[in-house]
Amino acid sequence: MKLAIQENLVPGKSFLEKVNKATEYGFQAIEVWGMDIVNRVEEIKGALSGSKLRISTICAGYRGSLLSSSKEERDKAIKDIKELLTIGSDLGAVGLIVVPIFGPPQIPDLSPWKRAEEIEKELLVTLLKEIGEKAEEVGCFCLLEPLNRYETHLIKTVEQAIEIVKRVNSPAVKVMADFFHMSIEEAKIDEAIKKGKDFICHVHLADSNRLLPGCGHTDFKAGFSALKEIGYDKYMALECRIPGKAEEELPKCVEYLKGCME
Ligand code: LER
Ligand code: MN
Repeated sequence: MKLAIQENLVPGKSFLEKVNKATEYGFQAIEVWGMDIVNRVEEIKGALSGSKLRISTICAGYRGSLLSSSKEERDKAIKDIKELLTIGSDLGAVGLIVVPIFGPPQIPDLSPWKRAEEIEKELLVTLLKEIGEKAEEVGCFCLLEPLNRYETHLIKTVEQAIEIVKRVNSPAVKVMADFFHMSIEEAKIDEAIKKGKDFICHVHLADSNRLLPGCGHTDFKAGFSALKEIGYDKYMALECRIPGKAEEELPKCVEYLKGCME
């Protein structure tokens, strides 16, 4: 289990400054935003050369929407996701984070033939098979992220994401687990993680109130011990708000998280 942090949480005017700060605070990797990354590849590579910090993941950043009712929007999302997977591979990232859909369905309910959710899942499986081929070719995972009920209606639990991934049946389409969303949707975070063995390839860290771990009531020790049990050896990236000064709170948080891993 290695600690990472989203780039926007690290103080610094340039990516190089952020890389140096994240390393100083005790992180092993940084998660970058996908939006406009195509224009930042050289800057990112330059900042990483001579540093031991790695790129854990690319967080979204594609245009369009995979489950839109408009073919143009779906095609845009597929094209961008494929490009981001290629960039992810070039940067040595584990994967690209993909949220199947934000908010309510964008396609009509066709019941009694099929409900919107059934159609969405079938469409998602079809599109992920195509995306999975690209992900496999370039060697960068497509990481499905379940969100809580206030942000999506479709994939809300690790188990639901696994169900989709099993139907896709691609070695490059996997699942990620976000402690904030899990604290809302899962009955028990550690049990959800245990069911994710062989599927979970990335983790987001935030406490129950989406502040830094240690500021809420999530049991990180239990979650980390479940991750250890399933042999999880990839990154856990902070995605949260920081109450206070980042330069003081982030090193403290690294120590807190290390303590939860013991
Ligand atoms: C959104 O709540 C979230 O958790 C992000 O990781 C989605 O990209
Ligand atoms: Mn997340």
